[in-house]
Amino acid sequence: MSQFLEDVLKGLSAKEKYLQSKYFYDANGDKLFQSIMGSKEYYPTKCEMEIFTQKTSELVTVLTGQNKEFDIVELGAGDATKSVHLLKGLLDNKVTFTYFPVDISANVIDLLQNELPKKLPTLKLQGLNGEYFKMLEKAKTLSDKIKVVLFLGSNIGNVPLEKAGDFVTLLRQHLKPGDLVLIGFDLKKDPKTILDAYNDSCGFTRDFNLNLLRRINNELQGNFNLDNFYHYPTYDPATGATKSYIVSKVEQQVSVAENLFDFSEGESIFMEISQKYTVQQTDELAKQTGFEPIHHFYDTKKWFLDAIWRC
Ligand code: AVJ
Repeated sequence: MSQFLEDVLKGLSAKEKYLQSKYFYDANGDKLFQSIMGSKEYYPTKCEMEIFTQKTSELVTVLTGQNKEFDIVELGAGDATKSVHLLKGLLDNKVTFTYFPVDISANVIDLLQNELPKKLPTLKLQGLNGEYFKMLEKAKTLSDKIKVVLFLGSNIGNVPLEKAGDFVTLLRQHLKPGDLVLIGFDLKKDPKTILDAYNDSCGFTRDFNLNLLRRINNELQGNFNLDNFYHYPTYDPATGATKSYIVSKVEQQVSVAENLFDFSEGESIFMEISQKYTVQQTDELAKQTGFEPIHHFYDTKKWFLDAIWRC
């Protein structure tokens, strides 16, 4: 049985049904996420882009403060549209480094290997296709230089608050003293602004969530009727948890690879968490896991934080 099928059956059999957001990203999901990033409501990408384009030289200064030679390992590199500004800034400043973009999608890595050299011909580049920590270990076998790990886009938000410490501890265990991390956090702000970002008026986020049901239909012989479900995003300003659910409009039965699942009217499937942080929470997260927060980079609205942590 594929891991995907196993995870879907487990999630739909749970008392409170859930699916894992890492499965959003098939080819159609990738496209919908691009549309989300381009929507007027989804601000995180624009805020972080502002940091990378407007604060490039400050980023270079802080990252090269202790070492003029290192490797950059980007976890979940995607199309590297933000990091490319930093890479260019480092090259312009004659910093010696190799860029190791890591991504779970082979497609993404192929694309980067083809496209990045066109933009940055002098870049030393080695794409790594696979899981974050396995590929971080791989990068360590390829070079023993100090590592600067990029974990951008508030991807950390997909880890629930109570598990973020475990995740960051694991990251710390793969690094050694002197290594740096550049990590993006979406900050708490007006709850309406946050909720709108997960409920864009064009319906890209709705389609992005429903697309996982379509993916299950296509790849796991499911028979979800997408018209019988709706997208229900929530934001709790007290905890900073943004959660997306898909809700069943009617009482219905759905089959996936010949397994039957009953839905009552109004029953939900929990799809994704996007945790929002205060700056203080991010500093505490660093300190509790063996990192020292050494710099905070913000966009002008202070909606987004790129923090630099040192081991
Ligand atoms: C890619 C995980 C950072 O949680 O904001 C966007 C994914 N989901 N809209 C986020 C997402 C719905 C995004 N991350």
